[in-house]
Amino acid sequence: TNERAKWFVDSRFGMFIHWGLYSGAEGIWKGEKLRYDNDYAEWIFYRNQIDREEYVTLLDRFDWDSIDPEQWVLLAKKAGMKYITLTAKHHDGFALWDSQIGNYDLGDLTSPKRDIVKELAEACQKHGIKLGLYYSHWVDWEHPNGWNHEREIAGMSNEEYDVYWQGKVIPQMRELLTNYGEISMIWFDMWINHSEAIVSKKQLLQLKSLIRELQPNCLVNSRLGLSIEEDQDIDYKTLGDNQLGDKKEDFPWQSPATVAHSWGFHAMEEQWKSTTTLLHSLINNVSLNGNFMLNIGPRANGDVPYEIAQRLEEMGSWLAVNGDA
Ligand code: JFZ
Repeated sequence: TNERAKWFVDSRFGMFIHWGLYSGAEGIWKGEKLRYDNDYAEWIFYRNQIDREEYVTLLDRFDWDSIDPEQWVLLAKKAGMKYITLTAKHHDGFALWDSQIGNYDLGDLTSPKRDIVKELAEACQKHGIKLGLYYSHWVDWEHPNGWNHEREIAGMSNEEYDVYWQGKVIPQMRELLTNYGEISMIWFDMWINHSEAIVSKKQLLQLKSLIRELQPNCLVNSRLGLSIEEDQDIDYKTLGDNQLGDKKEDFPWQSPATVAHSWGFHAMEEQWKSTTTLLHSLINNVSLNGNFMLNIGPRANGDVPYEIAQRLEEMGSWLAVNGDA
């Protein structure tokens, strides 16, 4: 294992947080029928082809007085988790920090200005939890030159795509890696290897070297999208949800999973995994030298649904007796 990833391998258990404007929609948009079979709550912008200006009116459903990221950190501690990865920018393109790039971010649309990345970073620092940031680099539905399925079909060129890459991805990543202290990992989301028509190897390498330059200890997951041949310096592999690696893996690996079906909060969620199922996943992972990152989808008022909080607390109680850290 590389030195950089040692803390991560030893951590074993982390929290994933999907929280954004979609949390205010709760999986439902004006009762409209689903256009795609993907029913994830956090995909509502795309699924319902919501106008980007109208989408931000979801902010009216947020209760800023009650939103306190420290509560998420305290829950992670109770559960025995060692790090937290927050969706700083999900596919909807909306930034949860006060970004100077464009106007599609919390800083521009809240008053007094809120910066959830900053608030979470401070709470993590205070409680000794490492901070990771999810950044949807490849997919961005808000930016006119970001990737989505329709634009790919329409034959968007890599040159057109580069307007988004140089204008948003690179400068926003620079902000995240400069203004919030130590960032322990960047969690990119991409489940296929890049094809030069969409994202080029050159663009992905540019992003990777920016991270190495600004925060040399920051881990970068394999969903950056470069293959092992293209980048020998992959820190760890992100597998598919609930998928297990094995002890002979060449890289440290992580299996992400969510407590329910959606990653973001869904008002009609009904597929809650039991605490036993979740503990089995954690144990399977750890027994194979892996890392388990379990997702929570808080509500627009910041509250963690009791179905989730209860399961996490039960996992923490089990770990307090049977875990070794
Ligand atoms: C992606 C996102 O589209 C989704 O909204 C969520 O953020 C999730 C963590 O990541 O969805 C995926 C990507 C890859 C797999 C499953 C869901 N996979 O490989 O099994």
